[in-house]
Amino acid sequence: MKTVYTCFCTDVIHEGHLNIINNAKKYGRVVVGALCDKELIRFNKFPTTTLDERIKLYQSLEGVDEVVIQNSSMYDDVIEKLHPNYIIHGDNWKSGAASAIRGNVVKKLAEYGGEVIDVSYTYNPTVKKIDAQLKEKLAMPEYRRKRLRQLIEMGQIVKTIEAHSGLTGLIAEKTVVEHEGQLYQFDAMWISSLCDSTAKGKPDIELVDMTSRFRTIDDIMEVTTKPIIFDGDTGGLTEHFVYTVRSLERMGVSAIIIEDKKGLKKNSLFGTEVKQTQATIEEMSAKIAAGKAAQLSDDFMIIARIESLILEQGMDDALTRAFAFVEAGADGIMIHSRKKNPAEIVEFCDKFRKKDKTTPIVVVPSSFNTITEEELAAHGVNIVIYANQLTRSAFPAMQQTAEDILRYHRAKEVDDRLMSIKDIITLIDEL
Ligand code: SPV
Ligand code: MG
Repeated sequence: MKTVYTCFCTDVIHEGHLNIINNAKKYGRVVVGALCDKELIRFNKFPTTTLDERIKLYQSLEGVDEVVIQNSSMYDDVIEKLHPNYIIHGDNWKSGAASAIRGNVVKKLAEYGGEVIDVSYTYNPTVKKIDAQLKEKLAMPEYRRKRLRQLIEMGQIVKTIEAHSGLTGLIAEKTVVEHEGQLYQFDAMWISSLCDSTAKGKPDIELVDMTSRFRTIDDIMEVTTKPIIFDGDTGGLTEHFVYTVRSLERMGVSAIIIEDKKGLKKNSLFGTEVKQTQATIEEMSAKIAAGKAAQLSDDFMIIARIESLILEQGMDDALTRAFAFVEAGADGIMIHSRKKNPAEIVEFCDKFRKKDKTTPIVVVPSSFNTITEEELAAHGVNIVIYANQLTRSAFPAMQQTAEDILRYHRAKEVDDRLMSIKDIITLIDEL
């Protein structure tokens, strides 16, 4: 009896899955793989049921002979263990990023004469509706909010990219690349004060008010499902901060990062070139504690950002503050630097981790951009934020186009570097 294997990554069974099983039955014994939580979460198919519940669901399907757990989205573990004669899948994995998975499966099966069977992908109004409903569910505040903690607990570095609009949100949500046989995508989004302000033509000095910043979050939330980390600047007055915490929680934001500065806030990357005042440990600790006391859910995180290295107050000051802020209730520490060399960030992380093995560390490698995610993770970093690169790449491209249209008195000369009209009008899916 031959073995036919298929992998399910779903909480809900629809006719597409049943079609796969019915086709699989023709070739032999049907084994279904339940993709483990870790891989589902990594690929933004956050489960809304437990692995056990998914296994039971798949076992209950007529025609399924066995259910196993699949631990690798590239299928390596199940192929090695099961040696299936066939792996069956909807033919939608022939294109896009999933084609890397198919390529790996074809190669691995070919080593012992196994084969891939592609069945016509079922995509009708019912399936489309189920897909949309699942996505909507993931976008719900109670699901989205807890996802940052889930990602941190999984132990891999949480890759976060800036978003300041629906469009940049979609880039953060949908960009997937295949590189050397692996798929990569961002895990979370950062609502940068710098980019949110810049997009509105305003300086990054807490001038864009909270109502406007919440509007940005809402635009992004409407078209995405990934968790959101909000750049809360100084957090404002403690009396106001507690309301901000409640609002963000209610919206489904996962975390706010507040920096230990007071008075007129300027962007950290100015460093000591402009006047910036650091809050005392007591002032910042009181704000953190008030925020934690106001918070209603267990999921929401208040992360304390330390500006001591930016303001050249030294490593000891940075570390003293970090331990004090954790003591005050901070759920994580962000350490910032404007040096090109990552040495002081690495030193901070190593010294912090000597005493504190668990509190998440966040870094924003805008200046110290030579260090890799892997190296940061080796020094105990949990979240890496690419805070402004989307804005910084878009602006020069737009400016160049505007200049060239002026220069040539027409748009023909810029056409080669533009997205096609067909692509722009079909970029955003309609319901
Ligand atoms: C932001 O993105 O707004 C930040 C990070 O706060 S930084 O610009 O480096 O200060
Ligand atoms: Mg900021």
